[in-house]
Amino acid sequence: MQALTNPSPRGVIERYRTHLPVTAGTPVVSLGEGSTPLIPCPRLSAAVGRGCEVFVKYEGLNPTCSFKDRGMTVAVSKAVEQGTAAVICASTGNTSASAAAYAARAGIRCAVVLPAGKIASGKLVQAFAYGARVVAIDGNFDDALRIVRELGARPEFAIVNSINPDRIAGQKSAAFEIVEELGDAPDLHLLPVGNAGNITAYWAGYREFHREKRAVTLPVMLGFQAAGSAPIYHDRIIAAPETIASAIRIGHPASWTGARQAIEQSHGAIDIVADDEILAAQQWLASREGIFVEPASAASIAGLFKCCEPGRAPRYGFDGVKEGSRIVCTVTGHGLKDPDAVGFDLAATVQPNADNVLRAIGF
Ligand code: AN7
Repeated sequence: MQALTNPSPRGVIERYRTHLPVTAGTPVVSLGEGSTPLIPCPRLSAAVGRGCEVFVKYEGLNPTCSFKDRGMTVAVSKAVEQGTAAVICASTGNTSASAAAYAARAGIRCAVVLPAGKIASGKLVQAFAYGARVVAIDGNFDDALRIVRELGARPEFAIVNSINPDRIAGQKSAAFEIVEELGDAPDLHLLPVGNAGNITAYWAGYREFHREKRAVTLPVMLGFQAAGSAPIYHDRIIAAPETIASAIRIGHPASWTGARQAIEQSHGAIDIVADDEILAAQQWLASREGIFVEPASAASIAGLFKCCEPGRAPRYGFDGVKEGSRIVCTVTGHGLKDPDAVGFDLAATVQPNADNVLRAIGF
């Protein structure tokens, strides 16, 4: 029998090696992340109208079901290259799931510091399954990140939050993929904002491909925070952020400056969406387009709906969705991450015959 080979190497580092801070000597710790589908969404396009074409970049299809894997492959590979014994992170859930998986893959230890009672169940299950040491604190994400910054100063730890530039470098790859698939940058790019690493990374990626003449245009960047956790929008630290979208329940984002630059340079905006708009958008996308995402991810869809409502388009340099725009919404995490966010009523149990079933389903 022939030895097993990998006919089509996948993974962010192999695909974009020349754009990343790696050398031939860097050990590649990969789970085949990236190359996620850019899904054309006809119903969403129709809802936006104005001849616009809307695509959803479905990051829930990464190995740990969120966009974090794009940065984690780079951060953990570099940590291994530098001989680090353990990675450490604070997290609202997805970073910890990703760090735990890539540390397991690398054979190094992983410690995660989480706000107690505020992590969606699917993400918590992942951290345990991948064998991380999990510590819950009686505090929020911002407290957890403060502790991790302190512990990360010790030589045995590498911090794999997005304050690690290797994370941002890896996450740029999503913008590269979009440009390659569309043949240029989109006109508008919408995404949820929490710690603001991802909006920083996308903007860096778009600018990089623009500089290299791989893209002719640059997109307008629109970031959406949950109304109860909107420090960048309000331009002040929020001491007690609240939102159903637990992934973006962050009051003091690490990449605040990066987000500001992205919106200023792209003539975009940071805006807010309410929790009920987020949940409505989540349900809309699942039931009308077949794309199930976690609440934080649906902030980009809720944001798109908001932009299309007369008089509700964000402030700053952005002046509404133009006729014929190509629009990309990043949906950052899979819906199964947070099953408790979806309310459902299982139909009442019926006696087992076809008539009863037909009546129960209302046909
Ligand atoms: C699904 O896991 O901060 O603005 O610790 O999980 O780059 O922070 C997660 C953030 C959006 C916001 N969507 O991205 C963490 C964490 C989902 C997320 C964001 C997160 P950033």
